[in-house]
Amino acid sequence: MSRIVTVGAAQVGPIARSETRAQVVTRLIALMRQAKAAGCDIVVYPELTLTTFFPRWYMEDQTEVDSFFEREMPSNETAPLFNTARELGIGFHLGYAELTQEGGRARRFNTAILVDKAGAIVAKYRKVHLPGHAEHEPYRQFQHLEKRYFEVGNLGFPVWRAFGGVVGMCICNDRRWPETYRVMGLQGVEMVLLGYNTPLHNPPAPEHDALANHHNTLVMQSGAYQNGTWVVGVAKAGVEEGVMQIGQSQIIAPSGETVAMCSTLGDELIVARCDLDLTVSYKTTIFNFAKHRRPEAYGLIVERTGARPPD
Ligand code: ING
Repeated sequence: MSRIVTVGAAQVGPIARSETRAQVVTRLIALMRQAKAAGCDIVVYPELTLTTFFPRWYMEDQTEVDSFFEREMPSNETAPLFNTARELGIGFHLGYAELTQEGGRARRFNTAILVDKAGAIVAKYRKVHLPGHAEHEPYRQFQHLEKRYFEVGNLGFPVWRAFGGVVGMCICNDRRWPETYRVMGLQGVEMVLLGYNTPLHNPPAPEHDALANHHNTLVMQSGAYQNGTWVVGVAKAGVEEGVMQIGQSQIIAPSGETVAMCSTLGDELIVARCDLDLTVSYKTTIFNFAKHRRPEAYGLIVERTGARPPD
């Protein structure tokens, strides 16, 4: 049996600080129309897709910071994206900066949503692994202030029944942590959707720069194979406000094989027919968790007592 979901990974090139939401939405709709013409059921956009990657700048004026956030979704500016999706009958994944009122106070999250073919939001995820730092670090050519501008996500790593299978989401740095995939893998995830903004240069570890693309592919292929799931990773790519961000958006099968990859650093759609039943071959054999995984033997006590090297 086959459960085919045709997926479009819509890599987005640089977004200038001056670019309006309307201008960005126009670019996203062009990619959505390409995806529909290619027979896609869903189109996946990057992390923080609606603006430039603003955590690269140190800002103290909260009004200025909040200009990069969405107070409602959809909003007037993003409604055309939802309306076009409904008109075309295609779903989408969208990453954006969420400003909301919860528990009587303003909350700010690095968020992703899943929207179905009727244009309804069916799932929301808030980024857990926030990389970088919270205060200005002058040694850096550019900042990475996600710890300053966002709270740690408070929704965990859920999965949802959608598009004929079990779908999960994570965001950017989340993809580097095996726990991200495993928590969803333990819930039977069959397709993980994620966006990323990844600078080629990592100021704390420049020796890693030459391996940026290797590490990007490595972590997503590993997560896919070790949990028997598809992974769709989509970049905001190219030189954005002077910072080179890697591309190589890709669609990865449960085998760990990359079946499609972008070859530019601009707006580029790649498409793959993803058979969700390919996950069965891994989930029922090598990664049959019930049969082979042994959490009771892992000494998980270290999680509570703090893992440390032997004396
Ligand atoms: N970006 C980067 C990522 O994890 C980073 C942070 C940059 C990590 C360079 C390592 C090296 O892909 C986000 N937005 O998480």
